[in-house]
Amino acid sequence: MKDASTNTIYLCDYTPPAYLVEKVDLTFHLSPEKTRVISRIAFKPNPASQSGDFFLHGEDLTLLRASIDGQPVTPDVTDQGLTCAVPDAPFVWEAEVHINPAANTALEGLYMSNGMYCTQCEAEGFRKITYYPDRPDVMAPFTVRINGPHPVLLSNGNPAGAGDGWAEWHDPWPKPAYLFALVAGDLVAHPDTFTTRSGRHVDLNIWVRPGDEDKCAFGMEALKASMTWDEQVYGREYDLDVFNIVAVDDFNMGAMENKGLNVFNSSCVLASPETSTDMNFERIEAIIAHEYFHNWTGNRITCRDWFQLCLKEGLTVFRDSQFTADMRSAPVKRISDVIALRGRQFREDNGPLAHPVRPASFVEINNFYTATIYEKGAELIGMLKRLVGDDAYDRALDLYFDRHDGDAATIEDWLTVFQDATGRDLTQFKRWYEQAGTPRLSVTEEFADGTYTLTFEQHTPATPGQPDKGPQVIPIAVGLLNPNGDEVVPTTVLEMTEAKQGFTFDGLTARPIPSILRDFSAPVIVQRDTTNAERAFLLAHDTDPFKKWEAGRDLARDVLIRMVRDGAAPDDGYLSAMHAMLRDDTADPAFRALALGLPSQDDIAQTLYDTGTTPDPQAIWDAGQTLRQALAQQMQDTLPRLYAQHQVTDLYRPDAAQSGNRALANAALSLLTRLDGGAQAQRQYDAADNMTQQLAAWGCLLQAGKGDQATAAFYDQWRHDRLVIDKWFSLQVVHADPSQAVETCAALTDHPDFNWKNPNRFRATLGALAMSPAAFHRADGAGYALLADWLIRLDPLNPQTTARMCSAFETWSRHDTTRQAHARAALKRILATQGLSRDTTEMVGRILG
Ligand code: 0A1
Ligand code: ZN
Repeated sequence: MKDASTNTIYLCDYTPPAYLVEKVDLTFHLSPEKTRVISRIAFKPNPASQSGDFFLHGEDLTLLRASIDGQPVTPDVTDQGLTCAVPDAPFVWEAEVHINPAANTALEGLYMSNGMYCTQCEAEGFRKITYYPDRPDVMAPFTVRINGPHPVLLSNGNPAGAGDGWAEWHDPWPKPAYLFALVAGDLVAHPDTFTTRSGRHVDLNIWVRPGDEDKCAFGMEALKASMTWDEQVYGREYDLDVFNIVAVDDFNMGAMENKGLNVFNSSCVLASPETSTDMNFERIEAIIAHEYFHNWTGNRITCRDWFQLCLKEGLTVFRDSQFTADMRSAPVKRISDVIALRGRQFREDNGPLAHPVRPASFVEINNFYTATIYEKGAELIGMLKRLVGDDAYDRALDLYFDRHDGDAATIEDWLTVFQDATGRDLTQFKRWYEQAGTPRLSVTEEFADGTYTLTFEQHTPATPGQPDKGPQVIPIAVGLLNPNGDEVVPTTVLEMTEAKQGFTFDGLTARPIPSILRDFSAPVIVQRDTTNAERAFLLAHDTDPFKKWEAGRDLARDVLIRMVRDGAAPDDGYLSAMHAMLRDDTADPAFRALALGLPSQDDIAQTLYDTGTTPDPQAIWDAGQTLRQALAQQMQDTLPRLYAQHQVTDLYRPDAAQSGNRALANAALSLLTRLDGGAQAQRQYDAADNMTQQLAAWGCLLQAGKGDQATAAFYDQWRHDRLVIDKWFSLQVVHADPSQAVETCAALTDHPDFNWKNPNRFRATLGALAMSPAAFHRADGAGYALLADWLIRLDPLNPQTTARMCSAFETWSRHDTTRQAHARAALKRILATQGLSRDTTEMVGRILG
């Protein structure tokens, strides 16, 4: 168990490892409570190191014996690892330890899930398997022998032999220990093959529990598409004879890119039309791609230390976004990514958990798998690409792969590659990696004698530990429209480098309407005085799909703010602009479905807070309901037609076209339910033959307060399917009236199927409460108290999942004093818990500030 006393680790303290590893041989004798692990590790002194101290990480291990070059030794062992006197020359270390996978509820190291053995070693889990220099800059080839009575015994690399009760694996590619994996159990394969462009034959398998075989086909297609795409777009080929994916039910995150043996949370790989929604399919495709792409960006080139996490994660998210854009609709993907970025990363940047894309310090690295590292990290790559251009980006990436293959690299290495490939000085750009916070970009404009000037001023608010920020390089993609709606200046990237900077456009016959930050060209907040008439104009005429969507979003935000703050009625201009947008049959249905969505309740709360009003979560929820009701009434003649027109009658396919039609029809159904009391939703529920339709209909019924019958029917139909039952838990909380959601959630925790030790079920139930602002931030503090109760209970078993879920509290200080007092009390209660983990202690400490 990690204790809370461990100190902060600093990037500036990095020193190279004292010893390097030439090769690793591991032998496992599997047994639930006493697995024996024998390690034989060839070490050599690192000429680049100043210190000769030999230290191996190790936690929760029972050391049985150790030897150096065959001679028994007695190391000094602590609860963090061991030290030992060693020769100043290459030597072979051998050790034997016992570990207890059955008692490992933290799901880090070697653990058990439904009788199957599974590992999770990122970031620092390998030290719970054996003594080792568990740091990413120590890379070595591994040979692994697994002894156990299980039909399937898997590890990284290529198969090197198997017999009754044993299997051997050899991974020729040097890798850090965090990419080690072992899986053993009674699993069945969904097999396939792939031939790489240079002719390598690769056996592909998705391994699942018996009964899940019919949910693998989609994942396999996504894997093959990813392999082809990485060859075609990045010139990257797969490098082993096998690629295995395993689905596991108990997993703290989405999936893990272990070399040649990706381990997936079963919710992120298993899919069938009957049990998965269109959104599930798209997410699964993206995660399969993400993990596969890590083979080059993460595995072949890894990170020198955990401060460089964005080196692999930002780049790999960027690559998986490109993949999804190519496979589906690029504008829809971009808009969805921006919604997610603003919802999670901007929120993080605005609160007590703000940190740079490359942090300078941490206490527990597991707390830094954040939206900032991943999603903002990806935005930085997008900005680089926009600044240097597509061809230069391709050249820089080729150089990166050539120069750093086999390395544990840094952000400096990454930026140097771009500098060398393009001749561009990236000193200022590096600030994006070092400064936390979302820059505010204010805009003023002038027009005289045919010349239009846009003047931008940038300012990044203070974040924890960073009071002052320097100006950043901001690529601002701008287009200009004339008052008739024609584009007079096509998209142009303005490169802002100063705190305040003006850009002029000549030869214009009339004052133009600017379209600023097209395609969301930088992760900034644009602040500009504008009118709703201009927003409606851009919604109708902008040629940039992101800006067109954004115009509708800005309109809705403005309307909602005035409703909450001033008690205004729903704005007619907004209602008719939306109605016109919805009836435009030339527009992509998926785009229209997105455009019909309202800004999140969190977005409205933050906007109110930024403009000096204390947000009331219940009032924000009420305003959203009123506005949706007004939209439904405004569109009452259109909705039935729209709903009918976008019904999909072909055989179910989770592709972009069908998903877009279902998204629009279901958006229409949600509004229609406000008019017909749920009659159409009930018909759809009864007729549904796929989960997208069934879940959408049930959600509408729940919202209308007519869901009881469907709730019971849904449970009876799906009680045997754990992933669908996660949805059953989640949706009841998400769609409960905020005044009742805490009670609904609490009642569900008493349900016999509420297995709180399973992270998916815990997140489905308690995470759903945390995602419902009016319920979670209920004025009497009941939402905070319920979550705190459960986090306190979960922490001793699973610190990682507990700590991650603490971020539900990150906006606590923007509320009124009553809510603040309740939230503070809940957080202090968590912090006061005896033996609280290092993970949760760090998170709650940072949130309290
Ligand atoms: N590297 C994985 C995510 C991951 C990170 C940490 C984990 O355990 C603490 C597990 C998975 C990815 O980016 O997909
Ligand atoms: Zn990743």
